[in-house]
Amino acid sequence: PFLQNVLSNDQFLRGTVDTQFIDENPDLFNLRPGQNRAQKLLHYLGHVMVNGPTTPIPVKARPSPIDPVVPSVPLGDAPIGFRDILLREGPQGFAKAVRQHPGLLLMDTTFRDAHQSLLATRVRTHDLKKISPFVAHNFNNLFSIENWGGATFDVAMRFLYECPWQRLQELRELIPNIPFQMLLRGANAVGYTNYPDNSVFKFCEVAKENGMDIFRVFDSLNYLPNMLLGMEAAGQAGGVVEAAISYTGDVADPTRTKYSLDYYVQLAEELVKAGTHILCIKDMAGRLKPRGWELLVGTLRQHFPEMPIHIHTHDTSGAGVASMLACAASGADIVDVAVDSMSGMTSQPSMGALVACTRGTNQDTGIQMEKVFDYSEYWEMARGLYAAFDCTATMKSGNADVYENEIPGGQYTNLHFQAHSMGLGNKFKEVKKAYVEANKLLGDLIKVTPSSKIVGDLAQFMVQNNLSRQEVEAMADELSFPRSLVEFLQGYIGIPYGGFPEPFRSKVLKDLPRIEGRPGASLPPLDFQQLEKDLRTRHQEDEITPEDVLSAAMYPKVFDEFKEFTATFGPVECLNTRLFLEGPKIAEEFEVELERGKTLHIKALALGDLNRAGQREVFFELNGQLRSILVKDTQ
Ligand code: 3PY
Ligand code: ZN
Repeated sequence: PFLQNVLSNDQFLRGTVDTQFIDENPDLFNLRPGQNRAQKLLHYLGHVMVNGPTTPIPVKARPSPIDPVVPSVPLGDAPIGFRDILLREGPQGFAKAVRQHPGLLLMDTTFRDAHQSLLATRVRTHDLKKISPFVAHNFNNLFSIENWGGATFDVAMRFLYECPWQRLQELRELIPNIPFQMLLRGANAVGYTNYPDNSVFKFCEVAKENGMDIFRVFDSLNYLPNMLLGMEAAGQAGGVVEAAISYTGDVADPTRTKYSLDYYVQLAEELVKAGTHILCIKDMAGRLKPRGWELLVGTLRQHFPEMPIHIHTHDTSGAGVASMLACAASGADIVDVAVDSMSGMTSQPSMGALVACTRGTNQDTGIQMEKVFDYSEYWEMARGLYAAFDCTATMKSGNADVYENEIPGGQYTNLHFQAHSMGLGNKFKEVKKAYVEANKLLGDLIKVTPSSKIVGDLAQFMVQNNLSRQEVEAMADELSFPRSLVEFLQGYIGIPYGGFPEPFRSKVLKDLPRIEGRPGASLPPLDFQQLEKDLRTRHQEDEITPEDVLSAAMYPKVFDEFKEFTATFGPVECLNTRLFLEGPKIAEEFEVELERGKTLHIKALALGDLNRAGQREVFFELNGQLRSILVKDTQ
């Protein structure tokens, strides 16, 4: 290995070696035996050819055989965008420029929420990177691109075996001119539970250093202390703070009194007072209708004339475009859209529709329709690669029943999928009804990750055990509830508006401990140095980055498994999506770019017979040389 290290050292290859060479290159002594990246990738490909995909496949559908075509991009730098204003003026100047901008601004969710809602968050960095230069060159007047946070962090490591930080770094390099936006679950950061405060602060600091610009901060109960913590963390990191009020109820319905117009205005007052740069209404279920939006956005606009207002919705009911037009007309500065072929249903409303419907009005977005067509065509083809994760395998349309059940977009798809994959497609309606009952039982909650999961878990529990709301309430002290519900009642994620449901809470908890106030405040700070040391020992690596430490802080087990996976199978993120999912066909020749200027030429030659040890030999040609890999057949 020493010789290998020397022979692959750039300085050595340039011939500029002097007596300091060894002292200046401690990496030469990194003598851990092991295979190189190419061998590991062959091992991966062989494994997939013999045993099938390494990531769970919800639907038996093959990736489309058509490779997405990337529209051409002009030579030279991408034109100036809003990020240039942000870098020049800082968050406050940026917010001012946004507010003063004459037309309607768009955030494109295609890189995050759209595929979280439609494709189980499975879109890989490979396919995001390919279209990024086109986006930088043609969509420079977007307000932002949402490309990080929410479920993407977890799924990248857990199912795609790629580093979420590397995704951020690579996209940043390709799109220097458009602000990047992430979804930060307040004190839950990018996870499902509250983290110690110092983890949230460090997370934002490193995210900003890696190129994140705008932090949409929400709390799943709109619990102000949690929101303030996330806002402070994002602000201290130097990011643009976009405090998001999660929306439920119906401000236009006089019978839904818990979350009234007044509730939203008062919460907005607190967030503005706390220094948010932008105010967001996050309608995660797509629950608001145009009339409700007019009322809500119109009122907020009057109260906060200087504040940029940003609207997020999901198109589950089918009224998304109408709703966003109503928002724009009522004074919203920015609305969220996804490119046409990744829009609609539980995703965001269509970019093309919004661009076309505002054309020539004073809300004109300034985006060229032809470019939207090209962008959409790319995604239509790229989407085909993810057929095994596409919700349209079972879901054929949106559904206006979301006005009744208030299920957030991503969760709506998940619950639909779960019901169908268990052969209980006809139970979905029952699950949705139970969701409504579970929500009432819990006192009508704001429902978004993770509070939505608590309501969903209770709903599924009710359906599985054939229990009505009245029965659950009556037997609350005897039933063995899902853990998520018990922890919620203990106060693990904060305090819901209007308090916990009683006597239900006391009946369930009995003498279990209860957390008073903000959960993070009672968690001991995370010892980052110790964690880093532990990771180095566990993964026998010198190369544990500050980013790795944060991945482990958020998802300890998932991170360990991810590192073990890549130690065996190498940088699988370099493979195209078809190869990643099903490996090559026999006789297929392809290239894998490990890094700029370092490309492997591979040909799959043959698959051997099963030997006595239950293995198969897989033959490849790698850069013209014959290689074979032994793979255990687990089929
Ligand atoms: C998330 O938290 O991932 C969401 O998308 C909430 O809407
Ligand atoms: Zn959303």
